Amino acid sequence: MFDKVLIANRGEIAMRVVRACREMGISTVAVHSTADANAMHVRMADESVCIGPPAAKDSYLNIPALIAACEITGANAIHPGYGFLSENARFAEIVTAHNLTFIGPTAEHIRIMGDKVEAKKTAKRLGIPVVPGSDGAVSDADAPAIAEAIGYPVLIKAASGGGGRGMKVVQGADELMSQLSLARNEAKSAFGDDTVYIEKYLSTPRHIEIQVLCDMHGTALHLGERDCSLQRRHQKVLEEATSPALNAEQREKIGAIVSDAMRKLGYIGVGTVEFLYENGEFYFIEMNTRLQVEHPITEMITGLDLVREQIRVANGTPLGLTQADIEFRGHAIECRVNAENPVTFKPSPGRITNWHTPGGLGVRVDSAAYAGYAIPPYYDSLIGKLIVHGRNRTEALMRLRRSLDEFIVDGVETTIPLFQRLMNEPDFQNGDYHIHWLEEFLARD
Ligand code: MV4
Repeated sequence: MFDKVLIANRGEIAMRVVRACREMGISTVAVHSTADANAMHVRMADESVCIGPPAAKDSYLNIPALIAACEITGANAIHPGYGFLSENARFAEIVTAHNLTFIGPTAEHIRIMGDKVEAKKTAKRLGIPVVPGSDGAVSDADAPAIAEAIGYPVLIKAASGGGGRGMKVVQGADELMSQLSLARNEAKSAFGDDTVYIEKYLSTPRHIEIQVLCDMHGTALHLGERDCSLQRRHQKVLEEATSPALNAEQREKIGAIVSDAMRKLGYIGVGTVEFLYENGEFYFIEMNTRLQVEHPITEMITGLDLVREQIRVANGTPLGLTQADIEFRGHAIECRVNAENPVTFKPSPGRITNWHTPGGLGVRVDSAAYAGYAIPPYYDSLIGKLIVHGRNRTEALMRLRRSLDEFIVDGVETTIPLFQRLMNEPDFQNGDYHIHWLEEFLARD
């Protein structure tokens, strides 16, 4: 097992990895920018290295500094967390080239899934249902016939996009070519790659993602789904496991398709296969080759520590589990508490003067915040994830409502009032929502 792991991240996810390492008897190295000298993850790690000035490009994305920090401290593995370099294939290669372990999948699989055209082709080849569309990149010449065959409205997507960037909805043939060239130009300037593809546009789908966990010995398990439909401008706001839209039979069916595909691929580590779900059908859109922000709700219903499993898998240890060992118990919901105005979503950095987190049975708060902590303006505005678990969705909702009322954050504005409003919304209470529902709800007031 690794003697020392360097966490190439900050905030709540750095705390999360330190926790797992500490429970496994693994020493931890925190890295921080000059702006994060007083951050909690620095205090909780066994040692820390300052890797640069506040800007992420000069610190948390500074590959030479991260490798040097490993050499200085003798760390023999790096956990990338999410965001930053977690899905950077070149980083994974550089780490491996320095005889360090990258705690994650192979650079090859990171690269394949980072290219949305390659990812979709790979998914289709592995037997995963995909959205009807062009079979790969689309040329201007072929676009009209392909769009006609799919049926309007269609969606033009950038191969190097993802997470909602570089998408254009086309309602009819008359605007196809102008939207196509607009999409290519925007993709070229945003990603340096003007490759685009076309898909059937699904108008009111849910966003349901399947968690996978695979070891180096051919075991590939699915850990059920997370419903991430409640989002605003491609930022997830609230996620839940299991999805209110799925029953056990559907869960097992799509889960088996995904775990079989991962086994055939030879995937290693944790991963998330993203689908749009509409009229009872699943349509693959993307795969994330990292641990996700919302992983705790899967942990709450399966009882598995996903970071611990990541580290064990990276160390070559067999999972020691079969699909039959995986049980989905109860219901979990996560609210992303951001330091933002709950109406305008304008970031609200500053010093937290009071910080009291809810507790009690089935309540978990993953955070690096504390009273007196000055939230820096350089990074994302997430200050904590409130995760609640109940024996069923009704109990989880009751517990969530109580926990939100108990959560005290003074000195900065937060999105807590937004969640308190959601608690009173019938559509939300009934789990009756899709990917556009939250933006429509917010536009109502
Ligand atoms: C789609 C779609 C509708 N039809 N693809 C947004 C980001 C990336 N994950 C893919 N996304 C979408 N792809 C087809 N064919 C709608 C979205 C989409 C979306 C997807 C998941 C969660 C939130 C979303 C918000 C807007 C659009």
